[in-house]
Amino acid sequence: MSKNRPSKSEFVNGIHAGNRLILSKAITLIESDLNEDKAFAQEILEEISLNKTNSVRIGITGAPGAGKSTLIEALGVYLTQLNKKVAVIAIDPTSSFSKGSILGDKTRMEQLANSELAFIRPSPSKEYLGGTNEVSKETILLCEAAGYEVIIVETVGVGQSEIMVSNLVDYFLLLHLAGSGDELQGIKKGILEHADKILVTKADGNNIPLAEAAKIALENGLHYSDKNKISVETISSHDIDSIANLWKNIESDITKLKKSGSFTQTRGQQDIKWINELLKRKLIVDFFNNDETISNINKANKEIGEGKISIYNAVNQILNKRKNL
Ligand SMILES: Nc1nc2c(ncn2[C@@H]2O[C@H](COP(=O)(O)OP(=O)(O)OP(=O)(O)O)[C@@H](O)[C@H]2O)c(=O)[nH]1
Ligand SMILES: [Mg+2]
Repeated sequence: MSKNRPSKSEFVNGIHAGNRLILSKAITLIESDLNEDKAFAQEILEEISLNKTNSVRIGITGAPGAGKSTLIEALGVYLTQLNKKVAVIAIDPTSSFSKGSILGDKTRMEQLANSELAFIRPSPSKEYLGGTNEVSKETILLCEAAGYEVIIVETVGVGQSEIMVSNLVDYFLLLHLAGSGDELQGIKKGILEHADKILVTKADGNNIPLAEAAKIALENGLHYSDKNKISVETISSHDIDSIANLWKNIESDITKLKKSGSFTQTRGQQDIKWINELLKRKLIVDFFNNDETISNINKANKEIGEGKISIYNAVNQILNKRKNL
């Protein structure tokens, strides 16, 4: 770790003061693979006032090209004009291979990126335990501690990342580009369970009739149980009224969630899931970092090769030996 790393109190004070550079460095510590960094990040988190219920956490997902970044730019700029502080955390599944997409997003969110009230953070997607893109709840909590009131988490609607994101946000938007034929077929079933609203994007110019038709098709296609929960709207990120209207609707939905108590309830359930997730991660890391276990695995591997023991028995033996450690 670099010598000129800020001290714990510099981190804590910097985050509370809304210093974006310090916030960024703290997120880097959280995302680090080094145990030393993770431990230091935990020390910082201990000192920070967490869980601000006056924040709104919004997840945005959709297929590549659906218009996520453009919408976030438009919504983000709109919100900063209302004097709200906006943090954008973008999970980029391509970033581990190339930086291209992140650079693309930066230019797409140029106006927002230049705002004093905005913080944009591309998160590298790590292949973590079977390919889930990792965004940490702590990243969101740190942004909130730094005074960000609207936290937007962007993820491309492929893989498991959107399910994970749905466990981190209060409100989940699914962006859908009008196609032809069966609109619902283009949406993965798993995502619908988590969506609060479907937005049919790019509803402007010649595309308006297609977008309106897609909206109706989606409304008709939604299962009865989904209909009570999910609303479908068309949107154009090029139209400020459309964006203002979207925010008005989100705010009104959030108010309803708060009144009914389900806002706090959902956050509580998410905390439990996060505790379980962290426990799992920690147990796995601890398990595989144990020298004796490593040597038992190597020994078992050899014995399996020699036909002395089955894989199933080997696993049981390794686990039993570990229990006795
Ligand atoms: N006409 C119109 N074009 C749009 C709108 N929103 C996005 N676009 C265009 O659609 C293309 C894709 O938009 P992006 O915002 O980059 O889409 P994305 O979902 O972030 O894409 P990935 O980051 O690649 O997953 C760009 O060329 C945008 O200019 C809109 O509301 N109207
Ligand atoms: Mg994008």
